[in-house]
Amino acid sequence: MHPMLNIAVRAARTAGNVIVRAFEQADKIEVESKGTNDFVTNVDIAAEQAIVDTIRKSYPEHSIIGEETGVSDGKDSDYQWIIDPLDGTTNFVKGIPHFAVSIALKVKGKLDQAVIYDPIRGELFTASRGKGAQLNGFRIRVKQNKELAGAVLATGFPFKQKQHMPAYINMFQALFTKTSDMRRAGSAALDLAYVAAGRVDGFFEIGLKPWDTAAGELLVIEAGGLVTDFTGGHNYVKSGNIVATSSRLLKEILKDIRPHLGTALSK
Ligand code: 2AM
Ligand code: CA
Ligand code: CA
Ligand code: CA
Repeated sequence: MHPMLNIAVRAARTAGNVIVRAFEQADKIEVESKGTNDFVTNVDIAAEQAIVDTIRKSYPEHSIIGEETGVSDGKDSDYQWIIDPLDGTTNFVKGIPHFAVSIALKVKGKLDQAVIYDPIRGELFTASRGKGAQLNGFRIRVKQNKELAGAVLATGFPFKQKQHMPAYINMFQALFTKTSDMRRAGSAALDLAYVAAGRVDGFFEIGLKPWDTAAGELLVIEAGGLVTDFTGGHNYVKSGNIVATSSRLLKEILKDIRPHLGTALSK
């Protein structure tokens, strides 16, 4: 295993322990609001601290971006860590055991290492650039479906940007009528990991942040899939409007998304 992936795994497991311990004593979870429908808990922050501490110990000169601490330094490094200490906070707060730790490393702007860890199931998804993607050490691959018939797609609702609800509903309807079913499980990181593992055939969501998608993006690509914005381009890093699936299904999914893009919601 790449030494930096090894550190990422150690950090993810440490954070996972913090999260599971807290999940089992729900009365100690302190929920705070960051804005409408946006929550953070003392556990998100403790988990992020544990990850940052682990990375810093080995790589004090690297730069780190975390959801809860923002850019935690102004260092101009070739190495940039992008972390979401707890993806699926709403599930965590409600006692739904479906959430993950997400850690990605970019080297000179390119995704290089990725970990998504589901601490409840003990599932560790990893990827290294050019080396494929693994679940608990076993190779995983994106399902190479040719058509939407029979497919199950994961998605997320635009909880924060409710102005996008009409466009989203239209996309949802267009896709839902053609697929077997949809899943809204509440963790974008796990949705992407599940695409990589072939558990779902694709995933789309509006307005995600870099820490929601960085690790999952490398996992999907290394598992033989594609990640694009809503027009097939690379703008998702900015817009957070993301599709992840096999190359064949991508064309089909974009066909049903494109007609519903407009001025409010574009690529
Ligand atoms: P989070 O739990 O780390 O915040 C679910 O649609 C995905 O969107 C999750 O990955 C979740 O990440 C993210 N998300 C960001 N802001 C959210 C919010 N206010 N409510 C629910 N999910 C949010
Ligand atoms: Ca959050
Ligand atoms: Ca997140
Ligand atoms: Ca989070």
